[in-house]
Amino acid sequence: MKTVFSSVQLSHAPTHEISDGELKPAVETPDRAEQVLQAVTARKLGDILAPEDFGQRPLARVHTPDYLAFMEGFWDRWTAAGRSTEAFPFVWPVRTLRTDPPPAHIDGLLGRYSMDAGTPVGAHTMTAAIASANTALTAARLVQQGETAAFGLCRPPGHHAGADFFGGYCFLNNAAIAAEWLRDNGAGRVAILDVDYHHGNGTQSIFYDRSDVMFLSIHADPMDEYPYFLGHADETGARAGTGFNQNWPLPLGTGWQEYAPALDDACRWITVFKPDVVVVSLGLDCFEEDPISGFKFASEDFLRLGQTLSRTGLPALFLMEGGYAVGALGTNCVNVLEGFEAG
Ligand code: FKS
Ligand code: ZN
Repeated sequence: MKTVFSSVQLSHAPTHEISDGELKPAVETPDRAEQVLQAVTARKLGDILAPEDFGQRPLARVHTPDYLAFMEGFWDRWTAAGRSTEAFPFVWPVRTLRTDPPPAHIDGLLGRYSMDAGTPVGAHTMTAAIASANTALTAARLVQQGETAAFGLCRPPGHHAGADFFGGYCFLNNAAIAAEWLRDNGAGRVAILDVDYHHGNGTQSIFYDRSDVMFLSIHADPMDEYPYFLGHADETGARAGTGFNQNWPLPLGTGWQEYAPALDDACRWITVFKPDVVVVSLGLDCFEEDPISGFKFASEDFLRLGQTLSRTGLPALFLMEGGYAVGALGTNCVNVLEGFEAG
């Protein structure tokens, strides 16, 4: 299986995040990608290619023009306002407040275009996010050209980012951008299976009323885990998309035994849907040693995950999302990919 990666993705290097009520060291760090790259090389998964630049068009198929313009111009405005540290939003347009017109003040804009305070924006954040999206797109093209599977070693991740907001360490929704590009380039139907520990609220929202892109997510119950406000089992799609969104919220403490039936169920939905390709939002944070997560996967369970996916018999585009047990991240990630190939 070919891997796509660019070191430009390492230039987003947050130092801190706000979580659990305090300012903590950031967990979504460049060394995550370096560890995975090392494992891909050490285990000879296959060639490693640099992403190509797909330009603005595929990004604008998913994100709004005002959000893209805000992100592109953010650092200049931030420094013009006399700021120099990585930026945190801290006020949001919740119920009764207006999103339109967007405020002129940079702090207002940060809140308008974000969902949480855990996701700092730095000088190189958008550059890295664009490289991450191009990584997803380049891997998508490999599958479109006939590869059985490809791996986009994406970073920063994407699945929490909506059409017009960042959050959850995500800025551009790589899986959504890749899925939409695949639809625009010959795929009639695309399924997105999100196996990150956290619900992919951004991806779900982007495709919620669509029947050509099915979104399926297995994750920690949002009653007890981030992103808290989306990811329940009764979210099954709207309008034309009714029945094309499926969530499997699982309790904290879930291990492979409890996870496997949900995965089998998701694979049955995929088989009935008959997509041309399955985009896998590949989080590795279901791991038992993950520092921010509450599931109990052992490293071997990631092999089983990959094996199970291969039994759909469908081409797969793997795009990396979360996973924070950095020492085991490479092993766990390549386990999924090798499990798929051995399938
Ligand atoms: C809980 C704090 C929650 C935010 C967690 C964000 C998870 C991000 C992710 C992604 F794939 F996007 F990176 N903090 N105590 O893993 O879903
Ligand atoms: Zn996650």
